[in-house]
Amino acid sequence: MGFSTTAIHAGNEPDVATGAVTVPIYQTSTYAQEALGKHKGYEYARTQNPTRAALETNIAALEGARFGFAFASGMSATDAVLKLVKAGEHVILGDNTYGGTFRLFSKVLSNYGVEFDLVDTSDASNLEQAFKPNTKMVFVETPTNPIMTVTDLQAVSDIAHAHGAKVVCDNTYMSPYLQRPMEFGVDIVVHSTTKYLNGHSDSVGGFAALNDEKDAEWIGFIQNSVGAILSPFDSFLVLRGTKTLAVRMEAHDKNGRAVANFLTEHPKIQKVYYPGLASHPQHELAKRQQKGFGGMVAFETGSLDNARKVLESVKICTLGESLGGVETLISHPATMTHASVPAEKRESLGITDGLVRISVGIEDLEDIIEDLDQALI
Ligand code: P1T
Repeated sequence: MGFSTTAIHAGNEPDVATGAVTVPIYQTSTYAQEALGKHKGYEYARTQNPTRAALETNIAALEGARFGFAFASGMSATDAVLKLVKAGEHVILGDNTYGGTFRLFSKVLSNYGVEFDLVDTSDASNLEQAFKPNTKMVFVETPTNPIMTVTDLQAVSDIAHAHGAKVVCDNTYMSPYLQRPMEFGVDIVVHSTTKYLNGHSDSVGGFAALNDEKDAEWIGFIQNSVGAILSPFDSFLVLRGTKTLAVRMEAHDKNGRAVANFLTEHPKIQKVYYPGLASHPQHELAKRQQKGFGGMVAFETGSLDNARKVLESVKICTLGESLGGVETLISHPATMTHASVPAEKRESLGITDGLVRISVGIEDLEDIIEDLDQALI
């Protein structure tokens, strides 16, 4: 079955009670039981909810996974997956991730005995020496937020598996339409559904997709025990969002490529980070591993003042955190999404005070370019 057919039909069975074509929002906290222990498979809505179950079936299918779990945010999905790691065990973390992911490791998980090391996984040969006898997981984003570094998922999976470690890929930047990490050996895919999967900047959510039955049992157990579940209404919104994922991603990809080319040629811009550019160090890998390059672009303006001028002069692009919605969002990683990364680490990665990030939306391309052009004078 093709991607869009799966996106529109997986999990979206007509409602058994009424025939409703769209999965209803089952806004209930509990379910009536006929007798003690006799019920329809639904007991309490933290544990099971039909709207959430439909979304879980849907996104798992899009990622090519057997199991899927929807969470209250991308961070709670990542946190649940990290509960596969115990105190005294070690994780290799890509050195550039969303700032909140770094903060979860450095400020939270480290308090519970989870060890981690940062590694530039864009060069898979860096990985081998980072393994320790207690390494249980390799956690990467590709492309990374915001520097757009690409990691070879097949190479990383092969190395990690040879060391008995699992590979987790945060696929938020690409969505399953542009990249399916499990096809390259990745064990677990996480998402912030807040971004492309929902696509309309009106819901916060997260997802974990995986194939291993034992790990899925544990993540389901964590989902129920901790309770960071996605609400029925948010599940409905994301389920609606994924139906148009393919057409939205095609439009983001087309506009993203054009904006990256425009910025590359602009005299005020010193550097553009976008894997679709032939000058990107992992351009060939991105072409192999991804179905497109997407709508995320970062660029170097040279100083905080220059960045501020662009960020405060745009009229159609909206200054704000987040990404992946239909509207173009523009942001300043150093003070916004990556403020929790130490300044020296930010500098070494290229997250300078002059770096600006754009989540290119699906407005008319000429309007986005015209807006950036007038802001860059
Ligand atoms: O915001 P939340 O739904 O909890 O998702 C966290 C998250 C996880 N992974 C990646 C790659 C992300 O980009 C994010 C959230 N990112 C932003 C809010 C941002 O503006 O980059």
